[in-house]
Amino acid sequence: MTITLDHIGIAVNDLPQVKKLFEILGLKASGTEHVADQGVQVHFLKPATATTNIELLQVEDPEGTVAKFIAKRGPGVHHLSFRVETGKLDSLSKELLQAGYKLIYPSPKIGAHQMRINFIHPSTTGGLLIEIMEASSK
Ligand code: CMX
Ligand code: CO
Repeated sequence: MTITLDHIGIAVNDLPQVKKLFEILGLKASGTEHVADQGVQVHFLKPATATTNIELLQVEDPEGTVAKFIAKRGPGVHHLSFRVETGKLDSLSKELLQAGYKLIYPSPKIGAHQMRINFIHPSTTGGLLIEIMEASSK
């Protein structure tokens, strides 16, 4: 199985300020998507060479998980997202569960870019929220 660090999710309060910063650092805005299921608008920023993107999470649902995160912990790094090749997410999920890690959803949901996504609960990872995902098969 190959795994890549696809993106780092950042919960933002002041989107223009953070976006401008990353643009000065040389990243390019590569798309915005409304992800109703997650209560957010996501803004992707791409570095010129590295494969790891920045995903800015702008709250749309004031009752959603990102709004709750900002209220409790303030804006900042929210999750790391690892991507596996299509067809590998279910076996990876099974292996994680067998090893005692807690997944947030009983089965993957569809997130931004039509990816199948799940998360490893921060209570079992030493305090990190980790997203795992794969592209949906056509
Ligand atoms: N990183 C680290 N710890 C986090 C966290 C995060 N992003 N979010 C919550 N926590 C911690 C809380 O601080 C809290 O810790 P303590 O018990 O020590 O206080 C604990 O997890 C429980 O938090 P909570 O506020 O009670 O929140 P919930 O249990 O209701 O929800 C979680 C936590 C992780 C289950 C929820 O945020 C979730 O379902 N996340 C997955 C979905 C998501 O984050 N979507 C947005 C991103 C979408 C995208 O990538 O496109
Ligand atoms: Co993400």
